[in-house]
Formats: sequence, C-alpha cells, structure tokens
Amino acid sequence: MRKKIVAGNWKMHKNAEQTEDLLNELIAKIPTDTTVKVLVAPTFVNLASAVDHLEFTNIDVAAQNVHQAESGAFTGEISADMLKSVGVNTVILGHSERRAIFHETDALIANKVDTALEHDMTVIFCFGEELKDRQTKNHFNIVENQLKDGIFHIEAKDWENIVLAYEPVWAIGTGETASPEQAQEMHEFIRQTVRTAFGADIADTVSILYGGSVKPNNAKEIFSKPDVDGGLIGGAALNADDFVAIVNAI
Ligand code: G2H
Repeated sequence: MRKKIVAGNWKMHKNAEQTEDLLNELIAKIPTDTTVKVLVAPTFVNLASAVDHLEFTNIDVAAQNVHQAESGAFTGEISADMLKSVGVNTVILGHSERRAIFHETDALIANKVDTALEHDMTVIFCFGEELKDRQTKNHFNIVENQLKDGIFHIEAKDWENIVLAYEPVWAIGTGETASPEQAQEMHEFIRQTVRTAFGADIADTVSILYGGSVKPNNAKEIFSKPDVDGGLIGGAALNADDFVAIVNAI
C-alpha cells in the first residue's frame, strides 16, 4: 500500500501570528484518525514554532528549501543540520518557483537531494514541464530528464525517503489544472520510468503527488486516479477549510 499524502506549501505567506492561527484551525479540523499523511511547509522563520505547536498532532512540518552545503559563508541560507535541529525532517526540493525564479538547475537540486538524504530527511522532489513543452509534445521527455538528472542518481535504499511531486508549471497558481486524465497519464509514465530504472518494488511503493491548482472542487477526481497518491497544495493550503476538504477528498 502506498502512503497517501497531502502537503501544504505555504510559499512566502503567513507571518508568525497567522501561522499559529492557521495551525490551530488545522489541528481542530483535520480528523485525528485520518490515514492521510498531512504536512505543512510554513516559511523558515516559523518552522521551529510550527514543530512545537504540532508536537502532539498527526500533522508534520516540512521546509520549502535547504542549502546543499553543510555550513559556511552562505549569507541568507539554511542548512539541513539547522532544519533537523528544530525538528524538521522533510524538505521540498526542486519546486518550479525555485527552478525558475532562483535559477536552480537539475544538478544543484541533485546536490540538495544528496545533502537532505545524508541528514536522513524525507525529500518531496518536485518536477514538471512548462506549457511550451506540452504544446510541442515534449512533456514526457522533459519529465524523464528531470527525474534522471535530479534524483535517479540516488541508491535504491534511499527511495523510502523520497516522495515525487509532479507539478506541471502551467498549472501552478494559475487556476488551470491538469485534467485528472492528464495527471494520471503522466503519473503512470513517471511510475513506469521509476520501474525501468529501479524495479517494481520501488515503483509500486513510491508516492507520487500531483500539484498545480488543486482545490476542494477538483481534488476528489484527481485523487481518484490510480497513480495519484495525493497532492502538493499551494494556494488552497492557506485556508484551513479548503485544505481540510482536500485532505478529506482522498
Ligand atoms: C504548486 C502548488 C503548490 P498551487 O506550486 O506547490 O501551488 O496549488 O497554488 O498551484
């Protein structure tokens, strides 16, 4: 059985007080007996307080990024050791906003993956094609290359700490969503690509999340597809009722 996961990527939203308010609402509204693994990724400055706040709950905390180096003169950056030291065990890497706005390459992301794994962190590895790739029918190639260049260098044993998150760039924050059929088609391709490279055991157990304008009104249909194991949620994760509705849609 693959793990069902819903992760909220809060991006650069919510100050300290707003973070606490949203966490309180989530604690009150997410069923305590849910079988879904729920994560939230607030901003760096609110991670430690979020971990404390969620200590006795079934909600986990993820970071939105990590630096690849252990430590050093990297003004403004955060290391894996720092995250671990405040109780953060999961990190989102390769998000399209990191790739596009902060110029993160596949090689850099691969480096960050290594650092996170060395620190026994779980990695939510994001990837996905741009609109022009889909229009030129190059989307499968792009996704395959992102997997090969960003994550396929890891050892078989490391896959238990990997969650894949397919996020077509054209669907991120745009209100445009991949249709459930488009999502399933790509998720099936991703699982097959993992199967070819690492075998059936890993392919059949790795969770593959869909991300890109998932909302309460489209989550159920997307999550009903056999190769979609949950979602990475942006905008809709900022509202407790919307996020909880998405968690309950699995
Ligand atoms: C994709 C997603 C969360 P949104 O970035 O990672 O954001 O749901 O707002 O499209």
